[in-house]
Amino acid sequence: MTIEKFNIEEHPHRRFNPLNGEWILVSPHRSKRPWQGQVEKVVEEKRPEYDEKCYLCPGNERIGGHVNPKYNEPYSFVNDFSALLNDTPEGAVSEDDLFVSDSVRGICKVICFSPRHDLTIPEMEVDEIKKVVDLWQKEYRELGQNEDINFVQIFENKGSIMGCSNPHPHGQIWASSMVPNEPQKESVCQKEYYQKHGRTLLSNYLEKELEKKERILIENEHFVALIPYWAVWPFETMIVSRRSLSSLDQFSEEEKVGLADIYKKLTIMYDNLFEVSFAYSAGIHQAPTDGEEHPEWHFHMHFYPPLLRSATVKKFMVGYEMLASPQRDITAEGAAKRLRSLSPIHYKKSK
Ligand code: H2U
Ligand code: ZN
Repeated sequence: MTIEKFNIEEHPHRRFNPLNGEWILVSPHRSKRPWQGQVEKVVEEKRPEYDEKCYLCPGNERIGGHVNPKYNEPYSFVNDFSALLNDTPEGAVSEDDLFVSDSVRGICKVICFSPRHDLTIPEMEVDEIKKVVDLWQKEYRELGQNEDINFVQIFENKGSIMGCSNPHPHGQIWASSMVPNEPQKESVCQKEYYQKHGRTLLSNYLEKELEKKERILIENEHFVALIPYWAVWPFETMIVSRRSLSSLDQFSEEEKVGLADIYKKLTIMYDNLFEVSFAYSAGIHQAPTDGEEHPEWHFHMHFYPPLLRSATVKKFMVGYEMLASPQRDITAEGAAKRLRSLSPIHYKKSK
């Protein structure tokens, strides 16, 4: 038997995610397999600026009968099919510790990012995206002030392969009385880290990533976009604030412009990867709105895109992932190198 030295670029290993306390399996040797499949392009339909059949376009009627105003800035409304309701009676049913349930209250909203049916974030101007960030901040504050609301989840599903029902640029907010699973795991890990080190986990992490540089994608004055060391999805990324801001509530005007700027640049990078409007689920993780101070919480935004090899070949989270642990072939460093090599100009504009 030859005794070879462990090499993270070649040998199977697992990486720890300190934000949620879980492990992921990395199998870099597998991504050395040559790919002989097609790298097909998809022909994207050109959408009109206004679509009379779209329930998110200004002036149109929604399914519940409400009519959208003729909005010309980002616009939010209460979801007509809300998963959470604000008048649910309080209560819990726990026969014993095997059948446990708890009532949940909440408010669900939809945010139209732009009146234009044909745009997406990477195609919008920074000052228009800044208005989306303004609205996120307003919603976080207003919803969070409600006594019943302890967590505000802002997110975006983009692309039909992510289950997005309408190409009109939009996102959602689900605000709830409970802190849901994912932010709850991050809450526990960040609190533990903060108590031990007196600094947020992501301040220390970002500092080290900025020294190493190998997973950094984009930087501006206030934010950094990178592929986390523990990324699961092939091109998973994270936007992290340089300042340890615990929520949107603490953002200055310049920081809101900074977030808009990096959100645009990152999504241009994504669109340019396979020259397609890149699908993902993205969302903001920030402090719970439970009335407590949360110095341990460090604002960040996750992007989980499913595409792996081309505009149509996606990664499936099945088999081993469902039963054992998430796994990836292409390393976070390899994916970062690939994304960094792309033009900063949107492919639709460079033709
Ligand atoms: P997604 O495309 O990410 O599924 O978001 C669309 C949301 O819009 C969805 O949650 C809501 C759906 O409930 N909706 C309305 O509130 N009113 C409508 O008329 C149609 C869809
Ligand atoms: Zn529309």
